[in-house]
Amino acid sequence: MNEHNGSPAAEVELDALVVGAGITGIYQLYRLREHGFTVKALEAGGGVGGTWYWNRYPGCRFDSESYSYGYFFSPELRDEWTWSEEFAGQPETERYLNFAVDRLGLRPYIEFDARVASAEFSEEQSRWLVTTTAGAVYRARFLITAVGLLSAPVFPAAPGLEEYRGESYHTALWPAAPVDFKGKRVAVVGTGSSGVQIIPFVARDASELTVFQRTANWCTPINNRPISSEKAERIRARFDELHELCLSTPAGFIHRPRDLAAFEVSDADRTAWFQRLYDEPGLTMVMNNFRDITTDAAANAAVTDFIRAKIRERVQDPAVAEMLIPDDHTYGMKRPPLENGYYEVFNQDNVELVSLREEPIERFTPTGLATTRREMDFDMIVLATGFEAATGSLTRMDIRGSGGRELGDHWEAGPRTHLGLQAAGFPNLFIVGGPQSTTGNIPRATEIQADLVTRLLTFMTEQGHSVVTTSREAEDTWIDIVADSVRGTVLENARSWAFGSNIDGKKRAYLLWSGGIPAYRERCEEAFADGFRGFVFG
Ligand code: NA7
Repeated sequence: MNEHNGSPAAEVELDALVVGAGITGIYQLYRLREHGFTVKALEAGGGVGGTWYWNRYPGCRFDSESYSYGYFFSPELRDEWTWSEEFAGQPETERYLNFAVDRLGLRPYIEFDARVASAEFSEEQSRWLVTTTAGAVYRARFLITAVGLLSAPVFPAAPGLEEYRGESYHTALWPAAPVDFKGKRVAVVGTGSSGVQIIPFVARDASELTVFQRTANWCTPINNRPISSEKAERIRARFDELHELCLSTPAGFIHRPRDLAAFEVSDADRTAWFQRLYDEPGLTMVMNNFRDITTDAAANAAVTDFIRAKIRERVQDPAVAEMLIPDDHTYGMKRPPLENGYYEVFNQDNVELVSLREEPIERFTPTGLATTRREMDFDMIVLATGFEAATGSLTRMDIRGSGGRELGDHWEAGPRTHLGLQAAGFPNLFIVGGPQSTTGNIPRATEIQADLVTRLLTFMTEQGHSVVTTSREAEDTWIDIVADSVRGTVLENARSWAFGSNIDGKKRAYLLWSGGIPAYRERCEEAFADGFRGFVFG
């Protein structure tokens, strides 16, 4: 094997090529190198971090506890890195991932500014031929994508954005140079997690802020706080235990649902519990609540009513409060944004909330935008309009399997995978952190997959198998299991990116897995123990 010599024109031969050097790709790269494979990672960005490289807008931060998000496998990282806050901001997470890459000696194996232009499987050579937009060519036995669940940005379909002459930014493509909102008339479009995080920063400095909301969300306080040195030491001492805890909870967080159902306690106790969670850091309202808040309609209504009352309490103008209360979904149907002073922003004189349900954006103009009712001028337009989740980052790459079939065509009616790991007709392609695989606290979900891929590749090498793929039957089985995982929960009817509903014309299909991390792991282990059921070796 010869590894890349640095010249973009050279054709590089590898055992495996990892696409993406975010938290998942870095780990996959580490594991494969540890097992003796020649491997490189291609990273579209100029640095490591993925989500934490691109989303550098003010206010961007975790909703997972920092130490539950970081790597657990390395004693060096455990001993030498200390998180400063319960929920680290983007700059700290980007620093952490850079620290990890350097400490683990991985930087020489990552090509930066290397965006995949096409990836094609050659049946004659049993190799993936991968070309970057800069013209570099790689040949690898295995192609492993670690491109993130939320990394293909979506822009509003309304025409004219390219003619807008003011400053404009998408939160997921935020520039490294500071952006100054001071004294400017700023529009923010989108009120998902990114919008909810950036809006208080814009409101603080802008002369006028207009928030364009298509769908309101149920937001609860993040209650972020510094991690004391005593707590940092306790975390270090309990490191392995915390890892096991995360892997044993449904969503990979340190929190688990209560054993109690919401109506097994008195009304007063139920409200007191909701209040306690409202005052606690993080996603406890959804993770540490009564066990039935997403499965029982009355329990779900109780928690939804509690948060509705909080919004009414915090927003002074009752009409604005009503606009900020979701009317199309209840609490827990979507991953709820965490906020810090979000609702109070709407009590400021310089802030206006516009409902895009009442007046959709018709077009962007050279000086701002026009809704169906009026034209407005802005110095800056911030798009916090989200992502084509799960499939977008994969189908936007030109991935072609057997017979030149494109992954986007294979997934035309929705993603098809076996265990979220492979797609039929795409030999030796592995998807880590993609559709139909477990989500929640992302690194806890994807480390399981990266380990499975490493085991599979090691097994193949030992057995002398050159090719592995899966079958349509195995995909059909997994599609049914994935659909079952969400059936009967409040998520089932959500209009959210988890079903592709934020993309006009996209067929509705559940893109994630709702069975929880332990059940996902168990199913994969069962299949592996049963002679790698669903995988076909050649
Ligand atoms: P989200 O959660 O998808 O939010 C995007 C927001 O932008 C949401 O309010 C959308 O409304 C809105 N949106 C999307 N397209 C448009 C158009 N064309 N016009 C107006 N408004 C639009 O993405 P985020 O980046 O905030 O967060 C992603 C995840 O990161 C989040 O779920 C956390 O898990 C972490 P909609 O709701 O689609 O009606």
